[in-house]
Amino acid sequence: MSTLSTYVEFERRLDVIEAEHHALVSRRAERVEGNGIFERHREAVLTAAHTPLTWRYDLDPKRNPFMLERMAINAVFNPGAIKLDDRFLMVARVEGADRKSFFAVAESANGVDGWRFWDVPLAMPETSEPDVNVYDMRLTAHEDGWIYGAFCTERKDPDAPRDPTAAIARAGIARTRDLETWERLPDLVTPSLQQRNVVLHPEFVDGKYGFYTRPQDSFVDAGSGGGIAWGLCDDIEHAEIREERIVDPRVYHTIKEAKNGQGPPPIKTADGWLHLAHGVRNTAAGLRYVLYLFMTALDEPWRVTWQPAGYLIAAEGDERVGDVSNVVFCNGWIADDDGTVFIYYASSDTRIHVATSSVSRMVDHAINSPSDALTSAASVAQRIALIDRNRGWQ
Ligand code: M1P
Repeated sequence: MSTLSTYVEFERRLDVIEAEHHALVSRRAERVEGNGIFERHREAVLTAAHTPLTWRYDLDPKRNPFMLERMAINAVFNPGAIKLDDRFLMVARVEGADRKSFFAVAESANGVDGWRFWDVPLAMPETSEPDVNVYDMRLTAHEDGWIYGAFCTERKDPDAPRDPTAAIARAGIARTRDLETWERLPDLVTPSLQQRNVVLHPEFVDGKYGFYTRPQDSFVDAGSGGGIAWGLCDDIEHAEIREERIVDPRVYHTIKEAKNGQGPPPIKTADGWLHLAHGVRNTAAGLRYVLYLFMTALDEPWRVTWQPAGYLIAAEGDERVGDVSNVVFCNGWIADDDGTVFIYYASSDTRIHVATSSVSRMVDHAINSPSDALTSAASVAQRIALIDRNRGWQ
């Protein structure tokens, strides 16, 4: 192929790819009527294909005459979220085809669609112990004035040199004022060697920083780790939790039997802190991740006050399929000034969706929907009681 005809191919492909990318990032997300507690939006709002072409292609026809993708992106999922100066912002987990995750900020004017990535992904500063992989950032606007990002930092397990799958997960901590410049702090130290799903509480408790943690025995299994825990630390610049107490335990034959984890930082409401978490159970087809709500007391954010039975969101339709199928995961939501709640959840470790609700509807659900009755007999009794009450209204 001559140089001239090769450039023709470059131009042709560039035109097609740019047009497809423009159409995708301009796509509106259609709201779907739901169960009253929340509404889904039909289209995923952020995917691998939303990432800028400059992150994936070399756009110089001399260096890349065939217009080949040089660095593919595999998935965009599990974002932290925050609203800053009227801008809705997600810090997404972007995973390259090389399996390395990194963080990238995407911005939208309305919180639902029109998401555009900032020009360059975030280059997270490191500690003296370099991260191998970083992911799942929870953003907390803390009352000390900083915005903190707590995320998982994964490194090879030094005690298992012959096992290339053995890893240690810890909680990395960084802080920023604007999501552009980040200061990395030392990783969180806890009694548990392995930690994921660590979330900083937005307010001081007894003058200390409060964290939701998730102690676990191994990289994947919660094992004897009993559930979502709570711990305090004095100094965020050298964060150490000496005592973790279980806040929301794993429970037999529930949606959180195998493991669970706090999602985004809780939302403060007049009735208590509103929490979103993921619960995991095992099935013949593998682990099933769903999202559930619970509330804790305003002055004791470790004390669960209400927890409706079952899940709030489970994977549905196309959401069910992806790199890790039958998973929904959420580590970012935004409560807007008018009470609207934007829930940014990922499906099957592959793409990001938005669901919308309101603080009042979620609190109503948390307080007034029945809690898990734990047995079939008790559950059917709850349902018959509902039917009986409805008879009175007919
Ligand atoms: O693959 C599902 C999720 O698995 C992990 O979550 P957990 O620690 O609760 O099992 C995380 O790797 C998360 O990123 C992932 O979405």
